[in-house]
Amino acid sequence: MKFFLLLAMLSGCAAHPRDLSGKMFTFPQQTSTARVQMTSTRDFSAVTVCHRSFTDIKRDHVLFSMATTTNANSLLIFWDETNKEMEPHIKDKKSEYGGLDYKPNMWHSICTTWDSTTGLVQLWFDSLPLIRKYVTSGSSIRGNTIIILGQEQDSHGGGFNLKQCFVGMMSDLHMWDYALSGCEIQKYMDDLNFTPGNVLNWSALDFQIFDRVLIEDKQTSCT
Ligand SMILES: *[C@@H]1O[C@H](CO)[C@@H](O)[C@H](O)[C@H]1NC(C)=O
Ligand SMILES: [Ca+2]
Repeated sequence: MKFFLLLAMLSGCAAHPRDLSGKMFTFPQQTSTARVQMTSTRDFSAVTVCHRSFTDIKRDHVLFSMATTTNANSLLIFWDETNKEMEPHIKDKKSEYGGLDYKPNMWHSICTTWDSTTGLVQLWFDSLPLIRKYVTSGSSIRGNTIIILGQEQDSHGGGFNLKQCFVGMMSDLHMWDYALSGCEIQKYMDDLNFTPGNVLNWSALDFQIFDRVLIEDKQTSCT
């Protein structure tokens, strides 16, 4: 009995990257606990994160939340329902992208790049490159990062809020420790052969699920 428990604990700790090609995470209910959690110990002097999401929620919600011990919003992608804006936050500094056609009940592909040298952030929304904006420059994102889908961190790995959680489906998460070229992002958007993330790779993802999050086949159209 003890032996099996030990085995279970060991396998729980060990890194088991999983190939999620053709899959999606389903977040089926509003909770302040359900989430997918990943970690990284890299320093990011630049970063790109891409994901696809599908939802019908009509309130603020998180799409991607990365926290360090010093910055709870070290990289946060957040939908602000009041102002109808997609808001990338870098190191607790917010940028705002309005005028998006963020329709419910369809997949949206979103990529965000940031570079600490220029301090510029750029959001790509469904193949559309939006304007490059200054957000923060001069220092990298440093330290142990906790990356979460489904919940928004107000502290390192915690501080979740029911009213900011994500309900719906997410897929094709990739993250790079550099700013991807426009052409590479276009390839991601078109689901063509792009360079997978060197930090988070959907084809070899190391993650932990807490509470009710399902891994399901991504629906494809019938032929
Ligand atoms: C991503 O994962 C796939 C499948 O394991 C692997 O072939 C590929 O080399 C990985 N890419 C990167 C950049 O790590
Ligand atoms: Ca919050």
